[in-house]
Amino acid sequence: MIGAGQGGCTVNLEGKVRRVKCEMPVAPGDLVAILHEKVIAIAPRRTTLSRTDPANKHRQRVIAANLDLLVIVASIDDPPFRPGLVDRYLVAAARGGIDPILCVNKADLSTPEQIEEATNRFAIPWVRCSTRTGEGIEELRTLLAGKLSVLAGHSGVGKSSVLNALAGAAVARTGGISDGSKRGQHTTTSSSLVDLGDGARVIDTPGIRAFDPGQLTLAELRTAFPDFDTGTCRFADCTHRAEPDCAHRDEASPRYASWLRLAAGL
Ligand SMILES: Nc1nc2c(ncn2[C@@H]2O[C@H](COP(=O)(O)OP(=O)(O)O)[C@@H](O)[C@H]2O)c(=O)[nH]1
Ligand SMILES: [Mg+2]
Ligand SMILES: [Zn+2]
Repeated sequence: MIGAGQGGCTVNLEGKVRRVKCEMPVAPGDLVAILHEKVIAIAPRRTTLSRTDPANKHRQRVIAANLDLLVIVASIDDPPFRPGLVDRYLVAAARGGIDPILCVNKADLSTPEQIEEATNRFAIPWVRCSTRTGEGIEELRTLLAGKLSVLAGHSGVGKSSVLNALAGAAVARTGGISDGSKRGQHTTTSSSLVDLGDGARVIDTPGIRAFDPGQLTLAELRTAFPDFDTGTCRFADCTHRAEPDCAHRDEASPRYASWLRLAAGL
């Protein structure tokens, strides 16, 4: 499945893009069975990226399925870097069984030091890029080869622009920022899948301001924070909150603040 719409979806059927009827909750990346121009079954998903439905906190919505890689796109300025949002994506990746990488876009707007400072608190691979200068696009292309990836991140960080740069064509709509009132508007309204060749397939997600991975367990939180291991804490089951002799409690650290926010929901 490569794109959803009202009462139907777009599928790639032996290389041909077709619209078919669909009444099932499909997500981009799903493998579907079609009978008489209609989706009748969804194959079990290998991995999923889900978020809590903003309209109904008890429901999880699958954003994309069968992903190998979650590309968390962020910028340092315009919009400002949000470490807490990156953490929430890391939790969703750990829970969904997807490898995460961080793509710091709009590198043309910040210094290497600023980018270094923002990224070095995360224990995942990262690449700096700019769709203005072309920096990092080839490196990103290498990382995506042979994989189904999703571009996720705050609205306006340049996800659609990155996808267009990789495709070498305007395959995704991007948001202009010339009109002040339209800044950060949601220009990508639904997710869709683009084939870049080299076995690289990429899903662009709509810009979202909030991403809530929903209720999580301590084990899932630990997977997303490998640097917060309990090896140097007094207790092996330390949650790094009120325990004595905890090695990670640091009220001044934004990463610790992120841990506390996520741990509060345990
Ligand atoms: N300076 C700069 N602006 C960029 C870059 N990439 C994208 N933009 C701009 O950022 C705005 C949002 O881009 P868009 O791709 O729609 O972001 P999305 O909401 O994450 O899909 C647009 O005005 C782009 O032209 C970049 O590398 N550098
Ligand atoms: Mg977009
Ligand atoms: Zn601890």
